[in-house]
Formats: sequence, C-alpha cells, structure tokens
Amino acid sequence: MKHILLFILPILIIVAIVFTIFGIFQIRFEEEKFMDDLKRKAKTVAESIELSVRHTFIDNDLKSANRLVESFQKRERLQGCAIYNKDGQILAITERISDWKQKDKPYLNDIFSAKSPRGALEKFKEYSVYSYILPVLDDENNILGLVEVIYDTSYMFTMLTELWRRISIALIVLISLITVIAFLIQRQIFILPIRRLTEWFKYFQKGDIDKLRPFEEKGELGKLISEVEQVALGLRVARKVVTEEAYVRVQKEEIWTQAKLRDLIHAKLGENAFLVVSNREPYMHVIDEITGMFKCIRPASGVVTAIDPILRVCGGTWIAHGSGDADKKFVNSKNKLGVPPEDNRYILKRVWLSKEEEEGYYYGFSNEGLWPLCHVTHTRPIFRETDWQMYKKVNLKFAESILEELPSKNPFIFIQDYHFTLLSKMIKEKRPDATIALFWHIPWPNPEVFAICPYQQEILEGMLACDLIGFHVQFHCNNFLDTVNRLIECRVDTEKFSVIRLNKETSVRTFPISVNGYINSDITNVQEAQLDKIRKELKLEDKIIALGVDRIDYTKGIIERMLAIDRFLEKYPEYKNKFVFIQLAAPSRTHIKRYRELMGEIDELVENKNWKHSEGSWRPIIYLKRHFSPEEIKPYYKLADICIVSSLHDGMNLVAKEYVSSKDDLNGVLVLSRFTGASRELTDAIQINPYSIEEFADSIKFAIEMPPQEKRKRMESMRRIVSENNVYRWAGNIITELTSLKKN
Ligand code: ADQ
Repeated sequence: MKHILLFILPILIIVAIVFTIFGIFQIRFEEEKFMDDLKRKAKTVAESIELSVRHTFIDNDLKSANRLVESFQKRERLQGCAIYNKDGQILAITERISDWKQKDKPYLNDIFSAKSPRGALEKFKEYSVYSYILPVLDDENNILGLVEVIYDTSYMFTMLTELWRRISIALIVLISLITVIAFLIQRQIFILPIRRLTEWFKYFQKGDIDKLRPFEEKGELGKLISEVEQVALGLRVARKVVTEEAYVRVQKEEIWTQAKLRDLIHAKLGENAFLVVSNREPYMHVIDEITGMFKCIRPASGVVTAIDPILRVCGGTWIAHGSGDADKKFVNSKNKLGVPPEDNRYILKRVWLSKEEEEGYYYGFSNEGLWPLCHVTHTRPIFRETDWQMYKKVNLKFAESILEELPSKNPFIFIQDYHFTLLSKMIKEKRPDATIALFWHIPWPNPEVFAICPYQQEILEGMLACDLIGFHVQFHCNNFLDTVNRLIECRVDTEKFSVIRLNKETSVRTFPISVNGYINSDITNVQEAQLDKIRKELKLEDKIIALGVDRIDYTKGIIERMLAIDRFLEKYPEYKNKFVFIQLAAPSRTHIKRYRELMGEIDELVENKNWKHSEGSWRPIIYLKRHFSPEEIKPYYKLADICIVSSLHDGMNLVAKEYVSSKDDLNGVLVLSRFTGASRELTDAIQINPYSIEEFADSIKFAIEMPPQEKRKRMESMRRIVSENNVYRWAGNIITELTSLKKN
C-alpha cells in the first residue's frame, strides 16, 4: 500500500495543483464576464432614464423623480435607483434601498469634477452591490445632477461559490478515479505477477514445484520470472541427481562420515526439508560484558554439540528459542539467519519468548520439574500449575512456528528433549502427514518416579503422537515402555518395541548419541603453542593433569569430584605438588535457586580444599568458571592426562566422548561414572560410583598409575568405538528408522 501511495501521490499532487490553477482562472474569467455584463446593463438603464431625470432637474419636478425611482421597484436584481442634485444630495431613491442614503460617498466629488460616469462594487451594511453613477448634463455641459443605478451582486458571489464547489467536486472525482485506476494498473502489472511469483517460490521452497504451471509474463518481469524458473529447474534436477547418486553411495560406504550422512539424507529425505526443534539454539548472539561488542557463542549444551555437525552437513532448518541478548539484531524479517555465521550451512529460526514464558516453561516446568524428575539425583522436582500452563503455551508457540515452515508434503520433524513433550501432538493435529521423531537426551526414570508428575497423562499422550521416540540406552527405553504401560491406556508391543494407542503406533528405540568422531573432527588440531601458553599460565609444567568439563549442574557430580580429589590427596599425599585438577565450568540456569546454591557450594569447596592442601604456590584445584568455546576447550583435552566425568545421572555425557576423540596420542585415561549413558559403550574407562568417595579417590590413583601400555590399549579401544559410533551414525540411524516408518 505504501508503495502504491508513493507512486500515486505525485500524480495526485500535480492534478490538484493544475486543477486549482484552472479553477482560479475560470473564476476570474467568470467574475470579469459578470462585471462587464453588469456594467453594460447598469449603463443602459442609467442612460435610458437620463433624459427623464434631466427634465426632472430642469422642471425641478420632485414628484416625477420619485415616480421614476419607484418604477424600478419590481425589477429583478436591479435593486433600485437614486437621483442626486448637483450638491451630491439624494433627491429621490427607491424605497427598498433607502438606507443607501446613509452611505458615505467620497467618490461623488470626483464624478462632479470629471463629469464622467463611474461603475464599481460597493459594500454598505448588508448590501453588496454594483453602483453605476452617470452625471446628468445640460446643453452647456453643466452638471445638473447624478443618476445612480444599483444592482444586487450577492447572487454573483453565490454563483462563483457554486462554481468553486463544482470544480472541487470534479477534482475529488478525478483524484478518486486516478487512484483507483492507478491501483488497478499497479495491481495488474506489478502486484499480481509478484504475488504469483511469491506463491510459486513458496511452493518451490516446500518442494511442490511440479504442481504449478509457470505463468506467462512479458517485459522485464517476464525476464525475471524466466531466470527464476531456470534456477528452480537447475535446482530440481540437481536435487534429483544428488538423491540418486546418494542411494548408490550409501550402500557402498561402511564407516559413517559427514559425506555418508549427507548422502543418506539426500537419498532418504530427497527434496523434503529437514526440521530440527530444540530449546537451546546452536548459535547465540550476546553482548560481551567486557568489550560491550556483539559476539556469537556456541552454548555449552550437549544437544548443540551433537546436532550442529549434522545440520552443517545436511542443511535444513533449526528452530529454537532466541535467548541471546543481541539475538534480535541478527535475524531477517522472518526471524531467520544463516549459521554458522562465518560459513552459512543451515538456517536457524529464532522463536521469541517473553520473560514470563521463559520463567514458567524453561526455568520452571522444564528445569525445576522434568529435569530433576528424570535425573533422580535427590533434588526434589517442583511442579507448579502456572509453570505447566506456560509450558503448554510455549509448546503451542513453537508448534505454530514449525507449522509455518512445513513443506506441502512429507515433512520430517526432529524434536529435541524434554522441553517439547506436547509439540508432536499439536503439530499432528494440523499436519497428520508429518513424520515426527523425538529424541530424549536425558534419562527416563522408572514408572514409580514418573508417576509423581501431576501432568503425566498429557505428557505421555503428547509424546505418543510421535512416530519415533529415541533414548540413549536400552534401560531408558525399557523404563519408558513400563511407564506408558502402567500409567496410560495403551498396548505395548514388546516384540516390535512400540506403543499402540488410539490406533497410532510409536516406535521406541535406542540411539546412543555421540560426537563427530576423530575421523571427521578437527578436535585433534591443536597448536603446541596453545598448549605451552596454558601450561605457563596455570603453572602446569611437570604436573599430572586431571580435567573436568561441565555445565554447572547438580547432576554432573562436581561436588563429589571435589570431595574425591580431597580424599585422594588425603590418602595419597605423595601426589601433592605433582597433581592438578582443572575444572572448566560453564554457569548454567543461574536463574534457578538450586543452581545458584550449587555455584556457591562449589566455590566454597574449592576454596576450602585448596586452602587445606596448598603447598607454596601450588593449589590442587584450578577452577575456571566461565563459558569456553569448543576451540578453547580442545587444548585442555589435549593437556589432560585424566578426564573425570562423575555425573550422578546422565543421559549420555558427551564430554567423555569428546575427550576420547581428542586423545590421538592415546596418552590419556577416562574416569567415568557408571551412571552415564556413555559408560555402556566406553567400557574401557575406569568406571566409578561417584557417590562412593573412597572408591572414586582410589580410581584417580589407579588412573595416574596405569601403565602406559594399558592406557594405550584402553584408549585405542574407546577411540574405535567413538569413531565408529559417531554422531553421523546416530543421525543416520534415526533418519533411516524415521523414513522407514513413513506411511505415505
Ligand atoms: P548436557 O547435560 O549439556 O547434555 P553433555 O553431554 O556433557 O551434557 O554436553 C555438554 C557439552 O557442553 C559438551 O559438548 C561440552 O564440551 C560443553 N561444555 C561443557 N562445559 C563447558 C564450558 N565450560 N564451556 C563451554 N562448553 C562447555 C544433554 C544430556 C546429556 C547428553 C547430551 C546429548 O544431559 O546426557 O549427553 O544432552 O544428548
């Protein structure tokens, strides 16, 4: 509309100016014509009575003068007539304009001296008149008196006003016509073709290009459309070729690589878009607290670590909460941007949440309710009705945002985690043709534990709208099947590992998540200079280095780790001054009281234990509490002789796998909690019960003293597992499973 106005407005202004000028000239012309006419008439009347008046003066006959002026009584527009003597006094005047006598008439002297007639517009009281005064002369050319003829001019103004009115109406009609015609022309020439082109693009985006016929358009727009068609055709052909080639390659390759996953996705999904949904976004724009500049960070999140490499390989769209304080500055009009920012590989669509929504849905229901419920680490889950309502509202908000992105047929949606248990049902209500998988990144508890959730029914029903639900380990799958079996009406098929509810079947499978494996990873690519710098800064020369890398979360067993180190140094004091434990800790969910308390507890513990064991400048614990980029973490993995993962309960734990991936020199030992999903695969790690501080402390000693040969053997075996069961295999297996479930 704004553009149409911009186009029409100058035309309208020109038309209005031209019309106004024309109107002014027309009025002037009419006015002059009218005045001429009036003058002529007045002159004729005055001259017609001049002779009679002359006799009146000569005979001094006042009566006939009065008769004469009254004879004008009935004449239309002619108001009347006045006869003046040679002193300028009125001798007789038409009754109806008798007031005229009172008017001051300075111009009479000029007429007497010039002896020539005068016609002019005059105003007096309510009168607006034309007065024509004719001097009456005798034979010797002496003035006998004057005759004045007075015409009413008010009707002239009425007539001119009427003329203005008509001109204005004509102008309005003209402007309206021009606007409508310009709008119709605009619409026909520009808007409709562009709208059709946009529609066509949308269909093309959604993969439905074959349905629509290209449309005929000539001129410049036609050329543009033709170019777009060529690009579309090229892309369509390229996609088909890629899909077919991909089929062939997928069959040949054994090890899962980026290329194999890309081929699989092309082969299985073809032209269908791949949509990933998670709460945490993979790239977050924030304002640097120190420099005040914008920067883009990759959040400390296992989900991000796992999914980002997959989308980098296969493209697609990732929909997530835009939680960075500068996020809004970096999106386009549809809240999207290409990521990674320096090398756009896929689209990130940010969904905005209000403070109340974030508080209720994320901090409240998801992280004070479901997170402790599923982790069973003795932190009591809190379920508030208000949080639940916000959780539902935000799930709906995400569902709407996803629905906007869905292609017209066969969409594949991959939902991440416990934040979106209701999403699948909401999407399926609008798009039953969508194939949806949900991956549950955290543990699933047993039915007794899950049964304390007041909203269990809705959550389970929401989840069972998915076609596929994935867990890291079989134990969590079993727990889930037990839970649905006990808590809602459904049938569990233990042969097929699926749940049937209201004729809808949901497959439940194990997909152990992983990292991108050292074959494709640049995790081993660390400069020696970087290592030296850290060694110097933290005084690590000649020290045995143990490492912990975590989000600060009570499930990660950071407290237990500190206690175990304390016990280790108590029990084996010969390691004082020789051993250093570095903890990289990213503050997380700090808005929640329990997390703030935990940060305080860790700070205090580090302080106490360092004070207790310190000798000279040596401190056993180096606590680096901040967010690190993946590039910053890499050298620490390289430096670490031991990596300690002591989660009290963890779906998988990717830190363990990242450490193994980075140890290409095979010189490292992993101490791993047996309550992590990773412990099922990484059986060559030193497995610990983090609650047993004594055993934990001994395990640290065991790790330090492990013979090099043994270390190499164990690390080699774990690296083979991580390399084979990498994140591309994880994604490949899920996509293969998902596409095999697709009904149409
Ligand atoms: P998380 O609980 O986030 O993930 P995890 O698997 O350990 O846990 O992944 C953490 C990621 O954050 C790792 O990639 C790590 O490098 C990174 N990270 C840790 N500390 C950091 C720091 N100080 N700065 C920056 N980055 C840091 C959830 C589940 C896990 C599951 C994953 C994936 O809780 O059990 O393994 O999802 O499914």
